[in-house]
Amino acid sequence: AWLKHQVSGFKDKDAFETDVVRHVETTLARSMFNCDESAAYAACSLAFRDRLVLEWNRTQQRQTFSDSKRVYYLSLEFLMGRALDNAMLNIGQKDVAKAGLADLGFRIEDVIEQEHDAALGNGGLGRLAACFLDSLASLNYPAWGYGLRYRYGIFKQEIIDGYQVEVPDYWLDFNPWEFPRHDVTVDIQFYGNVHKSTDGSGKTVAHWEGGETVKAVAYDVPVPGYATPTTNNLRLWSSKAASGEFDFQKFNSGEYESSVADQQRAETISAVLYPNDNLERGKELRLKQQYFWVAASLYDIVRRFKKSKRAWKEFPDQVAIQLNDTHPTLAVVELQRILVDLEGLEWDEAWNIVVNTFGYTNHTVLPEALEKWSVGLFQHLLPRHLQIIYDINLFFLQSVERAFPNDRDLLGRVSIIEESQPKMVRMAFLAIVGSHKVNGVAELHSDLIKTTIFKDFVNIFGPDKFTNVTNGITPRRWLHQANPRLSELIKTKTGGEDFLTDLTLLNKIELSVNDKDFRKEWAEIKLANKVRLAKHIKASTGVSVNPSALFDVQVKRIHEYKRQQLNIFGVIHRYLTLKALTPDERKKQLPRVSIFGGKAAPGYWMAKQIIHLINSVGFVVNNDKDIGDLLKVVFLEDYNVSKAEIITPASDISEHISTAGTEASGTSNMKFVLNGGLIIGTCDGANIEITREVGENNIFLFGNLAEDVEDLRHSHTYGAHTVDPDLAKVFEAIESGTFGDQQDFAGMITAVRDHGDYYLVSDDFHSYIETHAIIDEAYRDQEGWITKCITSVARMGFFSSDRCINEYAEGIWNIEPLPVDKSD
Ligand code: 26W
Repeated sequence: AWLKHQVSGFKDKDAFETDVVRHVETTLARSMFNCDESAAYAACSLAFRDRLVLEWNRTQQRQTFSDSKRVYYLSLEFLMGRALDNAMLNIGQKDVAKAGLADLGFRIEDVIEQEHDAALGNGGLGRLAACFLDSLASLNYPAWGYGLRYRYGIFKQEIIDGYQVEVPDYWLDFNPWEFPRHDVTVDIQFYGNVHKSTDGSGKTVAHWEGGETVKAVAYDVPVPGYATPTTNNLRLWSSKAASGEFDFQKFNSGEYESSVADQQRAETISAVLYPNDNLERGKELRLKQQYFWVAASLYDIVRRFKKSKRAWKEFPDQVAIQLNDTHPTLAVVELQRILVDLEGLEWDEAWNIVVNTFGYTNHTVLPEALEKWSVGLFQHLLPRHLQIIYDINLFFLQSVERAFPNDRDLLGRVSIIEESQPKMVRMAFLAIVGSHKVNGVAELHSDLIKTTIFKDFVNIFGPDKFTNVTNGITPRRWLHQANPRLSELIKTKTGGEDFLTDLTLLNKIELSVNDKDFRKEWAEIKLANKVRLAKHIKASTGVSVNPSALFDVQVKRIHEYKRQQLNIFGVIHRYLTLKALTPDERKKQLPRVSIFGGKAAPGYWMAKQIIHLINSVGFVVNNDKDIGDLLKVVFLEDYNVSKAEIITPASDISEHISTAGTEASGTSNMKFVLNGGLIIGTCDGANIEITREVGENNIFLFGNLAEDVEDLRHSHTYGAHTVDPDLAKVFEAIESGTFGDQQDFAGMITAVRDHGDYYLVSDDFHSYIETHAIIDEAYRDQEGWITKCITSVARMGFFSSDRCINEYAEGIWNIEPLPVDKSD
C-alpha cells in the first residue's frame, strides 16, 4: 500500500538529464560533445519511453488479471502525429524535460521538431482513431488498437511551380516508439482451394488448403493516457515472407532471384498506405492488406480469449470489436470461419457470437467511397470466405423473405451480393448484417444513412440497431499541446487542470467573458499564435503576411465535395472587387490572409487542378502592388498533424463549406472553435451540432440545406443552368488569363457551368460571398469578436472525444473503465 502507483516519472530534472546522457552515451553510442538535436530527440524519447513501458506492462497485467471486457478498435488508419510532446504532457513532466534539456544546451521546441510524424492515415477517419486511442487510455478503458505498420505513410506533398508533387514518406529510419515483437507472429493464408469432407458425425467440414502463406509480425506502440498510469497498446502488423529472410530451398537450388522476389512480394502487403480518401479503386493489393490485417488481429484476439478457458458463448462478454468504416469488414467473415471451420461450432451459434461482437461505424455517404469487391477477386484470393459470405447472405435473405414475403425488389436491394456485371460483394451491407450496432458520426449524418443508403436495413432490423455517436477530439493534443498558453489561461478560470479530463468545465470561462484582463490576455494569445504561423508561412512560402489581418483558413484533404473551389472562387471575387475600388476606398477594407492546405489523392485530377489554381491566384494577388496587405493567398505545403498543431490555434475564421449532406461530421471544425476561432460553414455534419452548442450568433452559416440538394441537382440537369452573376465574372477573369493559362483551369469551370454543378458551387456562391462580407463587419468590431470567441470556447465541452468514447462504451461496447487503485 505504500507503493505509490502512478506513472513513475523522473524525480527531478537532474534524474532526467542523467537518463538522457546515459542514452546518448550507451544506447546511441555517441558522446555528449557531438550530441546534436536529432540525438537529443532520440535520447529524450528513449528516456520517456523507459517510463512508459513500465506502466504499459503493468496496464496489460492489470487488464489480464481483472478479466474484464476489452474493446478492439480495428482501423486501417491511425494518424498519430508526433509522440514525444504528447508523452511528456500526458505523464505531466514536460516542464522537467524543458529544464533538463536547457541544462544540456537545447530548446525543447527544437528537440520536439526533430520527430517525424507517424502519418499512417489520410485524414478525418485516421485522426479520429488516434483521438479515440487517447481517450480510451485517459479514461482507463481496457482497449487495443489494431492496424497496419505501413513502411510508407501518406506521401509527403511538395509544391513545385504551383503543382503538387508526391514524395515517399519513409518514416521508420529511427522510431523509438515501436517495439518489434518477433515472437508474436501469425501465418496468413491467401489463394488456394476449398475441399469439403464429412466428419465422424456426418457433418460437412470445409478445409481451405494450398495457396501461399505470408507472415504477420506484431509491432507494439504504447499509448499513454493523460494523468493516469493506464498505457494501452496499439498493435501494428508488418508483413514478411513466411519462410524467413529467403526461401532457402530455392536459394540453395540456385533460384536466388526468385527467392528474393518472393520475399519482396510478401513485404509489399504492408508497404504503403493507400492515399485515396473517399475513393475505392478495387485493387487486389488493398484487399490483401485488409485480409492480412484482419486475420492477424483476429488470431491474436481469439488466442487471448482461449487462454481464459471460457465457453465460446462468452466471447462477446469478453470482446467487443469496432469496425472503423468497412475496411475491416472481413473480420466478420473471418471470425465466423474460425468458429465454424476451426473450432467446430454450429453455424447459428457461431453467427450469434459474431453479431454480438461487432459494431460498425459508417464515415461517409459518398457513393464512390462505398467499398465493393468483385466476386471473382474474392473467389481467387479468399475462396472459403466467399462461400461463407454466400451463406451469410442466404440466411439473411431467407429471414428477410420470412418478414417481408414476396418482395423481390427488396431482396435485390439488400442482397450482400450485387447482381451486376461483374457481381460485387457490398461490404457495407455485410458489415451491417454482421454487427449488432451501426452508427453514423454526427446527427445529420446518422439520420441520412437511416433514410437513404441503409433505409431498407432500418425496416428489416428495426431502428434500434442504428444509432448516432457524434465525433469528438482530444483536448489534450488539440488544446493543451497545440495551444499551451490558452490552456494555461483557461486553467486560471476553471480552477485547475480538470477541464482537460472533463471538458464541460470550460463553461466556467463564460463567467469571465467581460473580465478585461482575461480578454486582453485572450487577444494576446491569439495574436502570438498568428505571429507564429506568419513565421511558418514566411519560411515555407516566402510570403510575408500581416499578423493583424483576418486569418481565413481551410485545411483538409482536397476534394470537390469539401469545395476548396468555392473558397478560391470567393477569393478571386474579393480580389476583383478590391481591384475595382479607388485607392481611398481600398484603405477602408479589412486586410485578410487566405490560407489553404491539404493533399490531393495522386490520381485525382480535379483536386490537383484546384491546388494549381490556388497557387496561381496567390502568385498574382501576392505580387499586386494595388493590393498590398489587403489580400494574401498562401498554400501551405504538406499539411499534416504536426502542422495542424501550428495552424489551428492561429485561425480567426476557418472554412467547413461542404455541399450540405456530404461531410459526415468533420472534426477540424471542432479543433478550430476549441482554439478560439470562428467558423464559416454549411449546415452539414457536426457544424449543425456546433451551432446548437455555441449559439447561432457565434457561427457564420450559409448555403442550401441537405434536404434541397437533390432537387437542385435535378434542376441543373433538366433546366437551363445559369451561373451566379458574380461567379460568372470570376470565370471571365480566369478565362481571360488573369491567373495564367486558362486551359489549366478549364475543368473546374466546366464542372460548374456545363456538367451539372454536382456540388452546388454556383447555387451557394451568393450566400457564401454575402456571409464573408458579414464576417468582415463582425471582425472590425474586435470586442464583439472576442466575446463570440470566448463564448464559443466555453460551450465546446460536448466535443471532447472523452464524451464520444463514453457513449461508445455504454451504448455499443458494454465495457467499463478499469480504475487504477492508487495504492495498487
Ligand atoms: C476506400 C476508400 C476510402 C478511404 C477512406 C473510403 C473512405 C474513407 C474514409 C471513410 C474517409 C474519411 O476519412 N471520412 C471522414 O471521417 C471523419 C471521421 O468520422 C469525418 O469527420 C469526415 O466528415 C469524413 O469525411
